[in-house]
Amino acid sequence: MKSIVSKAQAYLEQEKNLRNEVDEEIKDFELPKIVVVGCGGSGNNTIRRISQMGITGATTIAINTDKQHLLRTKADKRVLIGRSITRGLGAGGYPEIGRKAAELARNVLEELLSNADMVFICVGLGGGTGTGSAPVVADIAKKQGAITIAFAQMPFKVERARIGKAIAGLNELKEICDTVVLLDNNKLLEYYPNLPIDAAFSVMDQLVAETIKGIVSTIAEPSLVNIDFADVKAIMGHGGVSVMLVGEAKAQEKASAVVRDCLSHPLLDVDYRGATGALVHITGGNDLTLKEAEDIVENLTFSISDNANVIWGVRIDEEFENLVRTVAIMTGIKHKEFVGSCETLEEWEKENKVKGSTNTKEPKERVFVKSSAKEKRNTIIDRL
Ligand SMILES: Nc1nc2c(ncn2[C@@H]2O[C@H](COP(=O)(O)OP(=O)(O)OP(=O)(O)O)[C@@H](O)[C@H]2O)c(=O)[nH]1
Ligand SMILES: [Mg+2]
Repeated sequence: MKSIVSKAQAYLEQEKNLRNEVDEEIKDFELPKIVVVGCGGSGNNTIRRISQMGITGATTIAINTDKQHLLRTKADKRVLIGRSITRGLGAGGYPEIGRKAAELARNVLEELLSNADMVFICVGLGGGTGTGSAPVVADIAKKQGAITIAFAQMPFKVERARIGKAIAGLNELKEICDTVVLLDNNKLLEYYPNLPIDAAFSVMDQLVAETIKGIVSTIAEPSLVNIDFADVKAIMGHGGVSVMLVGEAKAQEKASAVVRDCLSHPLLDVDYRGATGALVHITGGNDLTLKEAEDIVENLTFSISDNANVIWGVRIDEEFENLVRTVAIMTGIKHKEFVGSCETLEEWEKENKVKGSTNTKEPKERVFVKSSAKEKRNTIIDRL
């Protein structure tokens, strides 16, 4: 008599064939509308990267006041905003111009985002177009009833005056968006000081692009352990300030290796101990075992709150033979733990004894403190 395991395997083979025969009507039924918007130069670069990689299940929109930059950006839809005030030449570092440009294009943006269920907004904070327009886009998306998630990159410390503008922009985004995934460009300087600036930026853009693509494919493509739109909504619908982790590992010991890779990624080195939610998505080949997948989730979420809402999914992709990739978003991070001592523009101005966000004085203290996450990470890595 066949063992239960071999019978189950035989059925699995039959089911694989069945999956390919899904009725077209069912396939198209109620797919959520997901839109990824890139605001300003940095946001456009992320969109260009996502478009190059190819994304199924989401449309991409690039918006900018800078015509030249927009022309270089590949997206499903490109929108030149504020042409009457900037003549297509950019917002020159003034967020108020970026905001006005977006407000003038509100009708067009409303139409593009109509009935959206989930909107991702990519922005490098500190400049004019992105910092000013991203909150307007977020506001439009929220009013359409969409879950609104921003991926915001904080500027380099040497960009000085831009830090104040970025904090102001970040606070606006925090007010409007359901989740703001924060990234720190300063880490590029710390870890890739000798890379040409374009190449360094492209590392950050790649990480953001892969994470968004990971979340979208989680929802849009069938998975073995499925995460559906409602699951993502449960975590990202009130995620607050969040961080992301990305890792990849090959061959032997891939479960512990991928966790180690996630936790030691130099650009994503932040303290997520207080996280109140986690969304973990694993992609692996047919060789990925249930135990390996569970170990990855267990080790990645080991240090977060006991009551945290943890949702995980697994997708099998034949091209991932002996390879496993993990993308995780940890939500509900305390802003202060992440951004250091300055939570508001007022605090930052007080600390630096300046008024207005156009100062050029260097902050007395690093705005981004190096987190103590490393120690904790080492503890987790030791466990592996
Ligand atoms: N990761 C990443 N960050 C970028 C990139 N380009 C710029 N930045 C960062 O994002 C901040 C804002 O820059 P931009 O996006 O070029 O500014 P903008 O929104 O186009 O604003 P204006 O040009 O003033 O209209 C900068 O201060 C940089 O710190 C990029 O390609 N990738
Ligand atoms: Mg620009």
